[in-house]
Amino acid sequence: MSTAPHSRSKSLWKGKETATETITPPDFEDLNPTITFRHLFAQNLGVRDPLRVIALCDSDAFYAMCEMVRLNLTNSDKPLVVLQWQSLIAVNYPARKFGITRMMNVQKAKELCPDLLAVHVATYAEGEKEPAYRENPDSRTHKVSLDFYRRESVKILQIYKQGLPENAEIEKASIDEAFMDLTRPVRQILLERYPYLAHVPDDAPLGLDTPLPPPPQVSWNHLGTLIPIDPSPEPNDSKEIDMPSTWHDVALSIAAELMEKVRQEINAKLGYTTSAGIARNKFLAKLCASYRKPMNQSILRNSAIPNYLKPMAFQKIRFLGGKFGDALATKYDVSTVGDLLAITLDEMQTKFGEESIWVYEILRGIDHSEVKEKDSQNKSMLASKNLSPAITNFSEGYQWIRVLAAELALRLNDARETTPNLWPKTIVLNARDVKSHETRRSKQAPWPFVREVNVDVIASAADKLWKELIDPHASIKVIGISLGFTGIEGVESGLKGIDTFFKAAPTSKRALDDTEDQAATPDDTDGAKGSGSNALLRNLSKDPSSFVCSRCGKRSSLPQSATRTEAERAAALALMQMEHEDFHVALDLSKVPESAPPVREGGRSGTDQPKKKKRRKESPKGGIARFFNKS
Ligand code: TTP
Ligand code: CA
Ligand code: CA
Repeated sequence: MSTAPHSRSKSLWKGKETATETITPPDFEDLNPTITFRHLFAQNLGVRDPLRVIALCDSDAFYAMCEMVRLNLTNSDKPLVVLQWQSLIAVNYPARKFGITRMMNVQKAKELCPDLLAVHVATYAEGEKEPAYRENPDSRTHKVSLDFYRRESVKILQIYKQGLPENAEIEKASIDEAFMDLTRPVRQILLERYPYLAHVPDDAPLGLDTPLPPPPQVSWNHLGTLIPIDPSPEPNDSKEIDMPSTWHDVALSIAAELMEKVRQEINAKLGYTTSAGIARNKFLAKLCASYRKPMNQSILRNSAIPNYLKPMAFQKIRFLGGKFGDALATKYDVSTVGDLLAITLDEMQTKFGEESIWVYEILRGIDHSEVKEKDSQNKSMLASKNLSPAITNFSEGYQWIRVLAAELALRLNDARETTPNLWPKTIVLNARDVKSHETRRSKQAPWPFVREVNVDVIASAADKLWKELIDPHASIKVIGISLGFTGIEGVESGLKGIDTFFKAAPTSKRALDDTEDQAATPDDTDGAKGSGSNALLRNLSKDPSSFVCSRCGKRSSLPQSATRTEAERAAALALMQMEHEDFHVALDLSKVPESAPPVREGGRSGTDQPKKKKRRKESPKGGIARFFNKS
């Protein structure tokens, strides 16, 4: 299959800066690698597997569809929007036909569609244990609750897990998205379907290193929308479909079958429609999932990558937008991915630091980030509220603490339905006080080992933190407050003395890790977040004397000489693993931008990191990281 010729011509170069002339490898050179029997039989090629296939599945108009499900409207085409105060946060597809968009004011939306059903997201008020649906809640007294959407999200994820082969790796990427690494199940199906691939033929000239025989022609019917290899001058479907297939195309088509089936199952069992992207890596899968929405899956063959990426406005690519995108656009006066291909790796690294190699690679459709199954439970939970008007009086804090405590109690107890022995290690209270010198402040305390976690217990612990955080006599203006649990772990009941490691646990500052509402991005999926400590307990049950870190892959073992009981060894190992995790958390914190994104109530709240005093590690040349501060 053709690879796009690399253009070194300066005519591409509209910019003020000129690229230094260095020889770089041709772009998109790796689109049709030779695949040998050795590749096919290898078990551990990981992210460099030439037959790697990844899918991203995203629910259509998610919160709006949750409300359609709740109101039993899944079979209707009633236009529906979800409101948070006066703004729309989700718009179903029938409503989109009227030109209604997210972030539009509800009055305007109703003008466009008088038949519109506008549902306000559920809210909590002080003193309530459960959120409730109300027509016109008041943001001064109520807090939004996304609990229903979280629960629906969990159900969807369960179907992905049950509906896909067991050896698929599934990573929840946001409240309505998950990545699936289908490489292993696809390979298994490939070998079953084409049994002649299972043995190196006797006359194969290079033995294991012999290239695979020519692949069969893939029939893409009913497998989804193919992104065209050549979109100009006019996409010609029959020509596209007749393009000779590669073995990677065969792998993509098997992945598409699996995805089609699981997506139909979600629709049949829960009523949600989804859209998927299927490609060779996470970045491309995510990008092409929105190629044609809703209720569709798009397939990006390797051969279609160059023409798909090149005309794309690079600032539309997550992480190439914002400040960094602006800097690139201004420096070079360019706008598309194709324009940026003229920048050599050398030049990019000189200008933006060593780590900008990921930008160089992303522009060429390369992404080596892994799909990593995280725990079904987040390591942290966070409830937050933006305050308008601001709190100016110390005692007003207690009221909001109770509201947040109610949400946390509900969420923890919800999570305990699937993992009964779930315990937080720390409770953290965070306030944004625009009057104080340090605008973000946080206090934390070890969470006591209490049997029942309810609003009162949480609120009383948080009240103490509030007193430590805020001087009752000082003048304050608190515009946001959040309460969270961190270090949430499942405790195995059979593990004697497990509570000792709660007490012994190091109380290092941990970043709040409420990633579940955040969209997946090429680099936030790559290990900078919580590491899933339930792996700890899984590991323990397998091998009582060592564990493998899910972040760095390193195995650590207890000394052979340890003549302890089973339970003692397990506890010692748990402690060792927690210390190891703390090391990663410290490392993560050193990478977190100085100023964390603001807490957003409800909706897609970002991660909310307690303010960190440590300085970020800068790359020698200033680095790309500076563009991700305070955007
Ligand atoms: P998205 O997947 O971005 O959007 P969507 O599911 O509503 O629509 P699409 O069919 O285009 O995927 O977000 C998932 C949910 O997250 C969305 O239903 C509501 C919530 N959300 C917010 O609350 N605020 C936001 O700014 C965004 C982007 C999403
Ligand atoms: Ca969605
Ligand atoms: Ca989404």
